[in-house]
This record gives sequence, structure tokens and C-alpha cells, in this order.
Amino acid sequence: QFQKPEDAIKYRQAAFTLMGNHFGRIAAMAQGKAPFDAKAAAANAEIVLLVSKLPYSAFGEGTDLGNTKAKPEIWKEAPKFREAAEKMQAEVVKLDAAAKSGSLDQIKVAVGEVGKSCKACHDNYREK
Ligand code: ASC
Repeated sequence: QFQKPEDAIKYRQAAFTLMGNHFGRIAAMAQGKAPFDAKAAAANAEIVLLVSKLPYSAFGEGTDLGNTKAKPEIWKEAPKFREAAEKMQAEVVKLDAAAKSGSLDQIKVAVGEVGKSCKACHDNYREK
């Protein structure tokens, strides 16, 4: 899948960049920093949903060295890291459903839960 560790690192960073960008657009609406546009929220949630499936497989063994903030705990506590990734994916499924519903109230709740799942991994598995 990846020729060199650096390829995996770039791939997962690219996925997180896209997720952060498109999640950020929905979060801005949830926080009242951008006007609520239900169609745009749903379109962005679909992108987040798709891209949320990508990074996990790019955290293979041996991809801990290079231009990365990934902490060794990712591989030392592999089942816990997997669980945290799956938690994020599950919350993103809910965000997609909330965005499709068109309810800003539901989107606000889901944005909060997705944000927590992002932060949990950053706190535990990403260097500052
Ligand atoms: C974002 C983003 C993250 C999360 C995190 C939530 O919009 O890019 O990494 O939310 O800041 O705490």
C-alpha cells in the first residue's frame, strides 16, 4: 500500500488535513461563526464521513519515524488506538446523519462529540 514510511505519514496527514478543513466548516456553522447552510453542512459531512475511513490504515508498524507527531503509544497501545479511531468514525457517522436531518441543534450536538473524539486522540497520541 505504501512504498516507504514517509508515504504513509504524508497520506494520513493529508487525510487529517481534509477532515479538519471540512469538519471545520460545519463546526463554524455550529458555533455561529458562519451562516447555517444545511446543504453545505450535509455536503461537508459526507466528505468527513468518507475521509474518516482513510487514516487508520496508514498507521502501520514502522511508520513512527519521520516527519510525524505520532507518539509511540499508537503502536504500544494498538487496541486502544484502534478503539479511539473507531470512536471518531462512529461519531462522524452520527454527524453525517445530523447534517442530513438539516437540524442545526442536532448538528451542534454531533459537532461537539466529533470534536471530543478528535481531541481525545490528539491528547493521547499526538506530540504537541
Ligand atoms: C477541529 C479540528 C480538530 C478538532 C479539535 C477538537 O475543527 O481541526 O482537530 O476540531 O480541535 O478539539
